[in-house]
Amino acid sequence: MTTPTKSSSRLQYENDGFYIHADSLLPEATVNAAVAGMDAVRAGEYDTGVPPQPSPWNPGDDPGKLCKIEMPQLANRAIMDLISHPALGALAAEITGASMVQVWWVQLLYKPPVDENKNTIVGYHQDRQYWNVWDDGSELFTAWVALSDVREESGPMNFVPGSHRWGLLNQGDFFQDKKGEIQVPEGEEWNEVTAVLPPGGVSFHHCLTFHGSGPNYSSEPRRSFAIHMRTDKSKPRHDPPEGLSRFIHDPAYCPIIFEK
Ligand SMILES: O=C(O)CCC(=O)C(=O)O
Repeated sequence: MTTPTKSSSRLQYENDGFYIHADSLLPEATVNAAVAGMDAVRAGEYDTGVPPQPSPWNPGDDPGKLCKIEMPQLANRAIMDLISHPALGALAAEITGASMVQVWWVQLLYKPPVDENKNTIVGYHQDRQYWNVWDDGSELFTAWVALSDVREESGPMNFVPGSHRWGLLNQGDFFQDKKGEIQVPEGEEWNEVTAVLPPGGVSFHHCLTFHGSGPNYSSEPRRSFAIHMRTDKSKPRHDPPEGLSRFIHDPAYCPIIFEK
Protein backbone atom coordinates (compact mmCIF):
# COMPACT_ATOMS: atom_id res chain seq x y z
CA MET A 1 0.00 0.00 0.00
CA THR A 2 1.36 3.47 -0.84
CA THR A 3 1.25 6.33 1.65
CA PRO A 4 -0.68 9.29 0.20
CA THR A 5 1.54 12.35 -0.33
CA LYS A 6 0.69 15.42 1.71
CA SER A 7 -0.67 18.50 -0.05
CA SER A 8 1.47 21.65 -0.08
CA SER A 9 -1.11 23.38 2.16
CA ARG A 10 -0.78 20.60 4.74
CA LEU A 11 3.03 20.77 4.62
CA GLN A 12 2.90 24.55 5.10
CA TYR A 13 0.48 24.22 8.04
CA GLU A 14 2.64 21.56 9.68
CA ASN A 15 5.86 23.46 9.10
CA ASP A 16 4.74 27.02 9.97
CA GLY A 17 1.80 26.41 12.31
CA PHE A 18 -0.53 28.31 9.98
CA TYR A 19 -1.77 28.28 6.41
CA ILE A 20 -3.04 31.32 4.50
CA HIS A 21 -5.58 30.69 1.73
CA ALA A 22 -5.24 34.08 0.07
CA ASP A 23 -8.02 33.53 -2.51
CA SER A 24 -11.67 33.75 -1.67
CA LEU A 25 -12.82 30.27 -0.59
CA LEU A 26 -16.46 31.07 0.15
CA PRO A 27 -19.19 32.18 -2.31
CA GLU A 28 -19.84 35.92 -2.45
CA ALA A 29 -23.52 35.42 -1.56
CA THR A 30 -22.60 33.48 1.61
CA VAL A 31 -20.17 36.22 2.65
CA ASN A 32 -22.60 39.07 1.90
CA ALA A 33 -25.42 37.40 3.81
CA ALA A 34 -23.09 36.89 6.80
CA VAL A 35 -22.03 40.57 6.68
CA ALA A 36 -25.71 41.53 7.01
CA GLY A 37 -26.01 38.91 9.78
CA MET A 38 -23.04 40.43 11.58
CA ASP A 39 -24.65 43.89 11.48
CA ALA A 40 -27.93 42.43 12.78
CA VAL A 41 -26.23 40.62 15.67
CA ARG A 42 -24.25 43.76 16.55
CA ALA A 43 -27.59 45.60 16.66
CA GLY A 44 -29.13 42.95 18.94
CA GLU A 45 -31.43 41.51 16.24
CA TYR A 46 -31.51 37.70 16.30
CA ASP A 47 -33.38 35.97 13.44
CA THR A 48 -33.24 32.62 15.26
CA GLY A 49 -34.70 34.14 18.43
CA VAL A 50 -31.61 32.92 20.34
CA PRO A 51 -29.00 35.38 21.63
CA PRO A 52 -25.25 34.77 21.37
CA GLN A 53 -23.39 33.60 24.48
CA PRO A 54 -22.23 36.21 27.06
CA SER A 55 -19.67 38.40 25.31
CA PRO A 56 -17.09 41.13 25.97
CA TRP A 57 -19.03 43.47 23.62
CA ASN A 58 -22.83 43.85 23.68
CA PRO A 59 -25.31 45.76 21.50
CA GLY A 60 -25.21 49.43 22.48
CA ASP A 61 -21.55 49.28 23.58
CA ASP A 62 -18.99 51.74 22.22
CA PRO A 63 -18.80 51.23 18.39
CA GLY A 64 -15.19 52.48 18.47
CA LYS A 65 -14.00 49.47 20.47
CA LEU A 66 -13.01 46.01 19.27
CA CYS A 67 -16.28 44.07 19.08
CA LYS A 68 -16.05 40.41 20.11
CA ILE A 69 -19.29 38.43 20.25
CA GLU A 70 -19.29 34.79 21.35
CA MET A 71 -21.18 32.11 19.39
CA PRO A 72 -22.96 34.49 16.94
CA GLN A 73 -24.11 31.51 14.83
CA LEU A 74 -26.76 30.79 17.49
CA ALA A 75 -28.35 34.16 16.74
CA ASN A 76 -28.22 34.33 12.95
CA ARG A 77 -28.87 31.77 10.21
CA ALA A 78 -26.57 33.35 7.61
CA ILE A 79 -23.69 33.24 10.08
CA MET A 80 -24.43 29.56 10.76
CA ASP A 81 -24.40 28.95 6.98
CA LEU A 82 -21.00 30.58 6.67
CA ILE A 83 -19.28 28.90 9.62
CA SER A 84 -20.57 25.46 8.57
CA HIS A 85 -19.78 25.83 4.86
CA PRO A 86 -18.46 22.52 3.41
CA ALA A 87 -15.55 24.29 1.67
CA LEU A 88 -14.19 25.23 5.11
CA GLY A 89 -14.57 21.65 6.30
CA ALA A 90 -12.82 20.26 3.21
CA LEU A 91 -9.85 22.63 3.51
CA ALA A 92 -9.59 22.07 7.28
CA ALA A 93 -9.48 18.31 6.65
CA GLU A 94 -6.88 18.77 3.92
CA ILE A 95 -4.44 20.73 6.09
CA THR A 96 -4.83 18.44 9.12
CA GLY A 97 -5.42 15.08 7.42
CA ALA A 98 -8.39 14.63 9.79
CA SER A 99 -11.30 12.26 9.25
CA MET A 100 -13.66 14.51 11.27
CA VAL A 101 -13.78 18.28 11.76
CA GLN A 102 -16.20 19.98 14.16
CA VAL A 103 -16.74 23.67 14.86
CA TRP A 104 -16.77 23.95 18.68
CA TRP A 105 -16.69 27.72 19.30
CA VAL A 106 -17.04 30.86 17.18
CA GLN A 107 -16.19 34.51 17.74
CA LEU A 108 -17.47 37.45 15.72
CA LEU A 109 -14.67 40.02 15.45
CA TYR A 110 -15.34 43.54 14.20
CA LYS A 111 -12.40 45.93 14.38
CA PRO A 112 -13.44 49.52 13.64
CA PRO A 113 -11.09 52.03 12.00
CA VAL A 114 -8.54 53.43 14.42
CA ASP A 115 -9.56 55.79 17.18
CA GLU A 116 -6.56 57.06 19.13
CA ASN A 117 -8.26 56.68 22.48
CA LYS A 118 -9.54 53.15 22.06
CA ASN A 119 -7.71 49.89 22.12
CA THR A 120 -8.55 47.70 19.12
CA ILE A 121 -5.40 45.63 18.94
CA VAL A 122 -5.30 41.91 19.65
CA GLY A 123 -2.19 41.16 21.71
CA TYR A 124 0.00 38.20 20.78
CA HIS A 125 -1.15 35.01 22.44
CA GLN A 126 -1.48 31.26 21.96
CA ASP A 127 -5.13 30.17 21.83
CA ARG A 128 -4.31 27.09 23.90
CA GLN A 129 -3.70 29.30 26.97
CA TYR A 130 -7.48 29.93 27.01
CA TRP A 131 -8.53 26.37 26.19
CA ASN A 132 -7.73 24.29 29.25
CA VAL A 133 -11.02 22.38 28.90
CA TRP A 134 -9.38 20.12 26.30
CA ASP A 135 -7.10 17.16 27.05
CA ASP A 136 -3.38 17.69 26.44
CA GLY A 137 -2.43 16.95 22.83
CA SER A 138 -5.97 17.56 21.49
CA GLU A 139 -5.93 18.62 17.85
CA LEU A 140 -7.43 22.13 17.97
CA PHE A 141 -7.07 24.95 15.49
CA THR A 142 -8.80 28.04 14.12
CA ALA A 143 -10.13 29.09 10.75
CA TRP A 144 -10.14 32.88 10.58
CA VAL A 145 -12.51 33.95 7.81
CA ALA A 146 -12.34 37.50 6.42
CA LEU A 147 -15.65 39.17 5.55
CA SER A 148 -14.06 42.43 4.45
CA ASP A 149 -10.97 43.18 2.39
CA VAL A 150 -8.26 42.66 5.03
CA ARG A 151 -5.16 44.51 3.86
CA GLU A 152 -1.88 45.48 5.55
CA GLU A 153 -3.49 48.69 6.83
CA SER A 154 -6.67 47.01 8.17
CA GLY A 155 -5.02 45.46 11.25
CA PRO A 156 -4.66 41.95 9.79
CA MET A 157 -3.60 38.88 11.74
CA ASN A 158 0.13 38.27 12.13
CA PHE A 159 1.50 34.80 12.78
CA VAL A 160 4.86 33.75 14.26
CA PRO A 161 6.12 30.86 12.07
CA GLY A 162 7.24 27.77 13.95
CA SER A 163 5.93 28.97 17.35
CA HIS A 164 3.53 26.00 17.47
CA ARG A 165 6.62 23.90 18.30
CA TRP A 166 7.53 26.02 21.38
CA GLY A 167 5.00 24.34 23.68
CA LEU A 168 2.47 26.22 25.79
CA LEU A 169 4.31 29.25 27.19
CA ASN A 170 1.29 30.73 29.01
CA GLN A 171 2.51 34.21 28.11
CA GLY A 172 0.88 36.88 25.99
CA ASP A 173 -2.65 38.25 26.28
CA PHE A 174 -5.51 38.63 23.77
CA PHE A 175 -6.65 41.97 25.25
CA GLN A 176 -3.27 43.65 25.89
CA ASP A 177 0.03 44.07 24.11
CA LYS A 178 2.46 41.93 26.11
CA LYS A 179 4.67 41.00 23.18
CA GLY A 180 7.76 42.43 24.92
CA GLU A 181 7.25 39.99 27.82
CA ILE A 182 7.08 36.80 25.74
CA GLN A 183 10.23 34.74 26.26
CA VAL A 184 11.25 33.18 22.98
CA PRO A 185 12.81 29.75 23.66
CA GLU A 186 16.57 29.52 23.17
CA GLY A 187 17.59 28.85 19.59
CA GLU A 188 14.21 30.04 18.24
CA GLU A 189 13.41 33.29 16.44
CA TRP A 190 10.43 35.64 16.56
CA ASN A 191 9.35 36.48 13.00
CA GLU A 192 5.94 37.70 11.88
CA VAL A 193 3.95 36.86 8.74
CA THR A 194 0.92 38.98 7.87
CA ALA A 195 -2.28 37.37 6.58
CA VAL A 196 -3.71 39.68 3.92
CA LEU A 197 -7.07 38.25 2.83
CA PRO A 198 -9.92 39.13 0.45
CA PRO A 199 -13.56 38.81 1.59
CA GLY A 200 -14.19 35.05 1.82
CA GLY A 201 -10.47 34.30 2.26
CA VAL A 202 -9.33 32.24 5.25
CA SER A 203 -6.27 31.51 7.34
CA PHE A 204 -5.86 28.48 9.59
CA HIS A 205 -3.68 28.47 12.70
CA HIS A 206 -2.62 25.80 15.17
CA CYS A 207 -3.68 26.33 18.81
CA LEU A 208 -0.05 26.89 19.90
CA THR A 209 0.89 29.38 17.16
CA PHE A 210 1.50 32.89 18.51
CA HIS A 211 -0.64 35.48 16.70
CA GLY A 212 -2.00 38.98 17.18
CA SER A 213 -3.09 42.03 15.20
CA GLY A 214 -2.57 45.80 15.22
CA PRO A 215 -4.89 48.80 14.78
CA ASN A 216 -7.11 49.20 11.75
CA TYR A 217 -5.73 52.24 9.87
CA SER A 218 -8.09 51.77 6.90
CA SER A 219 -11.38 53.65 6.58
CA GLU A 220 -13.50 50.45 6.68
CA PRO A 221 -14.22 48.06 9.55
CA ARG A 222 -12.22 44.81 9.57
CA ARG A 223 -14.80 42.02 9.73
CA SER A 224 -14.12 38.36 10.50
CA PHE A 225 -15.11 35.21 12.29
CA ALA A 226 -12.64 33.15 14.31
CA ILE A 227 -14.01 29.63 13.92
CA HIS A 228 -12.44 27.28 16.45
CA MET A 229 -12.31 23.69 15.23
CA ARG A 230 -11.30 20.27 16.48
CA THR A 231 -10.59 16.93 14.83
CA ASP A 232 -11.22 13.31 15.77
CA LYS A 233 -7.88 13.56 17.67
CA SER A 234 -9.32 15.72 20.47
CA LYS A 235 -11.03 15.02 23.77
CA PRO A 236 -12.68 17.28 26.32
CA ARG A 237 -11.02 17.15 29.74
CA HIS A 238 -14.36 16.81 31.55
CA ASP A 239 -17.36 14.52 31.19
CA PRO A 240 -19.81 16.11 30.61
CA PRO A 241 -17.81 18.75 28.71
CA GLU A 242 -17.42 22.08 30.50
CA GLY A 243 -16.68 25.72 29.73
CA LEU A 244 -15.92 26.47 26.10
CA SER A 245 -16.37 22.78 25.18
CA ARG A 246 -19.86 22.63 26.74
CA PHE A 247 -21.85 22.59 23.47
CA ILE A 248 -19.95 19.94 21.51
CA HIS A 249 -22.69 17.34 21.83
CA ASP A 250 -25.19 19.69 20.18
CA PRO A 251 -24.67 19.77 16.38
CA ALA A 252 -27.21 22.60 16.08
CA TYR A 253 -24.65 24.76 17.94
CA CYS A 254 -21.42 23.02 16.96
CA PRO A 255 -21.77 21.58 13.44
CA ILE A 256 -19.58 18.76 12.16
CA ILE A 257 -18.33 20.22 8.89
CA PHE A 258 -16.31 17.28 7.61
CA GLU A 259 -16.57 13.53 8.09
CA LYS A 260 -15.32 10.56 6.08
O1 LIG B 1 -8.83 38.81 14.99
C1 LIG B 1 -7.73 38.88 15.50
O2 LIG B 1 -6.95 39.77 15.24
C2 LIG B 1 -7.28 37.80 16.46
C3 LIG B 1 -8.17 36.61 16.45
C4 LIG B 1 -7.64 35.47 17.25
O3 LIG B 1 -6.98 35.63 18.23
C5 LIG B 1 -7.95 34.11 16.79
O4 LIG B 1 -8.57 33.93 15.74
O5 LIG B 1 -7.55 33.14 17.48
